Amino acid sequence: METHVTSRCRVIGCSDTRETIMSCTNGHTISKETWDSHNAMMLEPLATNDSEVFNIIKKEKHRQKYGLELIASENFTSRAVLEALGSCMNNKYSEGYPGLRYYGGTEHVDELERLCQKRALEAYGLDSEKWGVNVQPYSGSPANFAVYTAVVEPHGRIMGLDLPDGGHLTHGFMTEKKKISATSIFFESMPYKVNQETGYIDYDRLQENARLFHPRLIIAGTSCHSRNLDYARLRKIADENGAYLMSDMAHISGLVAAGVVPSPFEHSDIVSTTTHKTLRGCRAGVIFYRKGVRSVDAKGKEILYNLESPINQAVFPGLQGGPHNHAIAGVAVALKQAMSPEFKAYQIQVLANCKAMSNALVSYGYNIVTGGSDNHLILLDLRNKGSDGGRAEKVLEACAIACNKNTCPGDKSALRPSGLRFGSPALTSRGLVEEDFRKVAEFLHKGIELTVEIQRSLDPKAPLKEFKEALAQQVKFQQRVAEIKAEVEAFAGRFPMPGVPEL
Ligand code: DSN
Repeated sequence: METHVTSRCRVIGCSDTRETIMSCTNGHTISKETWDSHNAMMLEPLATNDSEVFNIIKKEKHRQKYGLELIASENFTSRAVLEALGSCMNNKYSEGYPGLRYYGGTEHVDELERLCQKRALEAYGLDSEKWGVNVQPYSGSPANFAVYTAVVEPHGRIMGLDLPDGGHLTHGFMTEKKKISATSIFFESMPYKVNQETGYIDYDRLQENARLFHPRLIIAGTSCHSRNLDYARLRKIADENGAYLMSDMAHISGLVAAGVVPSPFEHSDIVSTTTHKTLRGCRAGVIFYRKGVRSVDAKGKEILYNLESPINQAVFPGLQGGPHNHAIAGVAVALKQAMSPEFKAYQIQVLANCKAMSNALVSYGYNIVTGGSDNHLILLDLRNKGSDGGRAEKVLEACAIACNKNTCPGDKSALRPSGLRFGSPALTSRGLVEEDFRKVAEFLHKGIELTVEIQRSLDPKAPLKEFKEALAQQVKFQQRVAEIKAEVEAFAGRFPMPGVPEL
């Protein structure tokens, strides 16, 4: 609840300041001591002001520094980005767009947002006559929902890669029993799939189904797919149906900016992205949209895109309120870095590290879905080891290795996913190179071998709960975990962690 000191009603000239009543309103009084203390509180560092939160953050910092972050969507952002994020830009409301705001005092946030827009277009080599950009989405999910709101009518049709096949929740996920994502509640979604044998996207089947479903929008984007997308083919399928092609490049936007994987821009009408994955900024979202001529009809008349105004209006005032100006500041800094030669070197190393990790795991006898990777991630299929992602994830986590379980093509149940997803972006930001990633693969192998050993000690049908109990309670397994964890922490602790020094 807010306290407003609206008027000073009486001041007692008392020599004991604790007794001094400075203000009173609506029957509430404030002593001078409390007011002085309030002013001091506003200037106090976190460490002493809130040691409880400070200590939790310190523990998380320790986990990040001494653990191995292999979650493919995560990264370590730079000190400069975190400084912008933690700045006074957090304080400003500025509903609207540069030059057209609902509040005063927005001259500097206007300058910042325009700079961020300019950098976003430059980072992807886009002509401002042909492309516009909105940098206000709070993150990727709101960005995607804003696009659907703008260009697909309620209950209009959308096709995206199915979540269990490596797509994303917001691309329309639903099960036989339930519509899960709001995309499938407010729009009609039909998934496309990967080939269950090869793990590659089944474009033929998508084409066939699109001819029946007539989508208004097709989404080219993934959250667990290790191969480049065929944007030209997706464009062709969209054109056959008069559909928009929206690329959600969240996972690969840093790789695209560096020019080390194919760009979705040439073939897309709309491109959305988060800014904190391979792009290595703070958490936010961005939407790029085409401007100008969309097509020419049979009579030679130009049909123009109508995306700019619907998308901007869907973001604000349709779905969001005031933009997060501190996040826009962080994104602007990340985009400047994304245009540097150092960033290109980083992304080349991300790809090299991913290949090194993939090859090392293959040499230990593991199956990688699609047989390898064109990008920053791999999906390990544990079925040939008699194991699964849920159990291995738990053991690796206990050994200070963070990754996530994932369904593999052909999995019978999403409740027992067979795979583990690993990504190289975060550890590459800490300076690891191929040789280090081979060591990382060795740690993964040790953790998975331990997983298999624990499983063998149990009934083959033992539920995950029983597995977790054995892991946590059996001394011999805990000893092995402690040995691997000690090795992992000694290794990871050698590498610097980007960010602000203390937190
Ligand atoms: N949660 C992200 C991922 O892990 O891929 C997607 O939003």
